[in-house]
Amino acid sequence: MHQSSHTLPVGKPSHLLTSLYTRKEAGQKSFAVLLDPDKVGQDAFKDLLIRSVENRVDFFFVGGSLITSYVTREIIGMIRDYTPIPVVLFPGNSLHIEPSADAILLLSLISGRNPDFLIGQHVVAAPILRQSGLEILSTGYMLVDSGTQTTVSYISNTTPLPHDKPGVAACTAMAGEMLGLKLMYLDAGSGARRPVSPEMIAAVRAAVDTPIVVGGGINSPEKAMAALQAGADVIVVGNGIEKNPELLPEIADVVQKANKGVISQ
Ligand code: 1GP
Repeated sequence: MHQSSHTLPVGKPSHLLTSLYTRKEAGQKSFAVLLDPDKVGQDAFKDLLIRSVENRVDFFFVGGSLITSYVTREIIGMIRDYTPIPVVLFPGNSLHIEPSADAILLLSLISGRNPDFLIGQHVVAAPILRQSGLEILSTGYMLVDSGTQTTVSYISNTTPLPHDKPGVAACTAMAGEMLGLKLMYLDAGSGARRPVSPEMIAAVRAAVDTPIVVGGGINSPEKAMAALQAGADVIVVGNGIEKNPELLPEIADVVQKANKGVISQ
């Protein structure tokens, strides 16, 4: 459960990060549902929250590259009212910091060469983050080409990693880990036509010891299964569930089967 922690000092224990590493060591997979504050509608949202608890969703990721309204706090409030599921901010920029969440993915966009998203936004955000009480999850964020330009690639003004170059992704992740990043996030972009390939996930898995988060275009149980089998520790699903709420239990089922060893990696 979320604890009111806005006044806690810098040395706050890293609960979620520790849990992600423990789960990774144990071969346990996690399921994160991405909530885009711009797309959340009231009634359907309450229903989604209740179903997320029933289906043992592990995390809510809240964010997007473009957020056009002040609803993030309200959304987190509703999550608190209906679920005990941890809330992780997935920010598009330093304007998207909301201290009522549990943690924030502090994304360094290591697939790109735009200094603003590698370190610039972080400098602006650092003093606010330090006061926020949010757990900081330092993340090597890798955008992967999905066939069409995604919002995040356009907004960040960066070129994504080529879809068919797992070796480049592996070296990028390796460098990110050497720089001290604690998680790697392979993202084909929201609504991507093709998700990150199993070959690329496997190459990154072989290259680093950090937990690996994979998202973008996972809109079927088969794609979820492929990502988990290739070595993803956390799969993130947003668009697919917005379009088809029945996908939530289907993906949850795949994650639970993987965790029971029904699906081998
Ligand atoms: C995008 O990884 C997330 O940044 C999730 O993507 O909305 O396509 O599931 P989808």
